[in-house]
Amino acid sequence: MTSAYIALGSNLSGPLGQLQRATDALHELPDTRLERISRVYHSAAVGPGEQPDYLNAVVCVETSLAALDLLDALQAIETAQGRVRTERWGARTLDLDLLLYGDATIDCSRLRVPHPRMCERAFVLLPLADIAAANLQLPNGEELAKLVAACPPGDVCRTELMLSPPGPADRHGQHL
Ligand code: ROI
Repeated sequence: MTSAYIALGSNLSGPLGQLQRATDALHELPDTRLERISRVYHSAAVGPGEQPDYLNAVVCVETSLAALDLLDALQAIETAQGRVRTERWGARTLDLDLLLYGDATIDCSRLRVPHPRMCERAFVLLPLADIAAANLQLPNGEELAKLVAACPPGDVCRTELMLSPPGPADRHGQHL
């Protein structure tokens, strides 16, 4: 089994519901256990052009799926939730990015892991820090905690919203 970290983002068609449905779908993946879920974060869209604000979160799964099979599964969830790939930095119903796959480095035409832009993105680093060890080593060799400390304050806002997997507990409490 490999620990994989996945970033979730949405800024269209009810972002909180999109993130919750994606979490539910990740919970249902074969050979995969959903281990931890960050708080939901709110931020202005990073990148060119005007688009709605985003909600973001990060989850950790334990999986025996190969990295490319996990990528296929993530893309199938994006497609099922209406993701249309038009412009590169455009608004989206759901974005699922494979950030880390154990300590593997992968560089092939379909997949780069660790995610090449994760160290620059507060909307990824802050939720990741909710659920990963503070001494987690990132691709550039820096510690997650130091990168988080260097994030401009106020860019990304930690909300009171929580995602939860389907199960006996209600949606207000984390029950992993
Ligand atoms: N901006 C924010 N705040 N959150 C995202 O998830 C996000 N995703 C993207 C781009 C367009 C880079 N901007 C984003 O893909």
